[in-house]
Amino acid sequence: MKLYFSPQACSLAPHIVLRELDLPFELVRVDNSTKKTATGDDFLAINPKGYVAALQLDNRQVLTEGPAILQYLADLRPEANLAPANGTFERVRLQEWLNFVSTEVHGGLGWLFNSQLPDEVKTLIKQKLFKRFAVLSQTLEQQDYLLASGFSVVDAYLFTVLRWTRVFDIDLGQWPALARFQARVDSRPGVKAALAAELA
Ligand SMILES: N[C@@H](CCC(=O)N[C@@H](CS)C(=O)NCC(=O)O)C(=O)O
Repeated sequence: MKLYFSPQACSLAPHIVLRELDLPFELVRVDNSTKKTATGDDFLAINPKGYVAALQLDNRQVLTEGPAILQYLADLRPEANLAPANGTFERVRLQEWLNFVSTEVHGGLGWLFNSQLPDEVKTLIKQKLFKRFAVLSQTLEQQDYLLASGFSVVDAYLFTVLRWTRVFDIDLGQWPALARFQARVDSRPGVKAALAAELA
């Protein structure tokens, strides 16, 4: 498998999961501004959507969209319990959280990277985001991870997107459960290895 990634982008989530699962993979860096890979290939020919993450399987199929990639990877090693089994209600609960993180948190924070957006709009986006942070915080005050059963792929995703708050001077200390969650996930060996590889 090949994971097309950009350092510290949302592709960090499947990267963490690949390492947590100890699966064999190759990392291919993408320059998001030129849409070229580190080896000079045209990334648009690999993923016409033009964004990371993209996972190329050994059969050459390319899978995109973080929540789909994360679940595909977890199902390769079900014994690692990074996703509840397909067909169970807990799996749907995971999908509920994946959709929440994707649309409400990733989507909101993603807009803040847009330098063309006026400050007033960014303020409105932040106000909405903070309501979503309160929802996450309520759950993470009760349990260590978004699923009561323990660390799962959605935690890798939430960790990845919450890391971006530092770019926008959002102090996660306002939601102590979120700050504790970030520290908890950050201490996992798979997370440390993924970050070290991306920052090298
Ligand atoms: N819907 C996609 C969004 C992926 C996405 O936003 N990727 C960003 C990095 S976090 C990107 O590569 N943006 C570059 C671009 O859109 O040109 C997913 O959930 O995987």
